[in-house]
Amino acid sequence: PIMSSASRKKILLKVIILGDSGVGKTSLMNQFVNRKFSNQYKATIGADFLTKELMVDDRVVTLQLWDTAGQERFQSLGVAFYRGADACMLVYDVTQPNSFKTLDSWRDEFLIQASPRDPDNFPFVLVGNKIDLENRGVTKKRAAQWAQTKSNMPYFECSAKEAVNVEAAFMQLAKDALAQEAASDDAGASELPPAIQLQGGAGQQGGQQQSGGCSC
Ligand code: G3D
Ligand code: MG
Repeated sequence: PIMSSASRKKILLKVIILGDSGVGKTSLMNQFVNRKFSNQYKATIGADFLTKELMVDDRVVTLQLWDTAGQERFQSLGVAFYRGADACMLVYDVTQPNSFKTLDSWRDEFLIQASPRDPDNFPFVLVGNKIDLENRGVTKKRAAQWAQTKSNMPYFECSAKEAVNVEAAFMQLAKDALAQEAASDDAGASELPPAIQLQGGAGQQGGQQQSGGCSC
């Protein structure tokens, strides 16, 4: 098989998990990394990050998962937390409408602090956690609509407690981050000026390649 060595390089992706205190960020991470739901881990995690290796397509990818140590209560996580993030998981608690309302400010804060090169295509996923509970306060529809208005970010309804959709959400994030990494590598490899726009191309969908020839 023809495989350039450049495409085999080790991939490390920094993933940060944001959302109000108590929504289950630490529990989601724990479930994903250790396949456990346990309150005892809470005290020990919270320092810097946990890592987990996984296969995405046929690549070995190391996810570096950054959790907060409770500072999210003050919405001040510090620049080191955000710096160099490759992907971001936004979490709310489906039984707590307030944790849903703050998603906009978490997303805005992320975009300000991390200032990614291409904010519109930055890999986010939205997680509605605690779907095992009865007292739901935010509908699936409402959350999905919000996600759609934010560059159509993927939305997962999860339970860290019962291990529902947790792996799927992190997998999606890893895939999207890897794809974005590849796209920006390509962009970085050739710092050419943008392709010349043909006149009359204004009606085209944004960013689509012109396919040669002329429509007149
Ligand atoms: P945080 O890291 O976002 O602050 P935690 O949130 O992971 O510390 O979780 C906060 C509380 O929610 C914990 O309960 C935890 O056990 C609970 N929790 C997390 N995920 C789920 C879930 O999917 N379902 C249910 N039912 N509970 C969950 P305590 O009681 O320790 O505050
Ligand atoms: Mg926590």
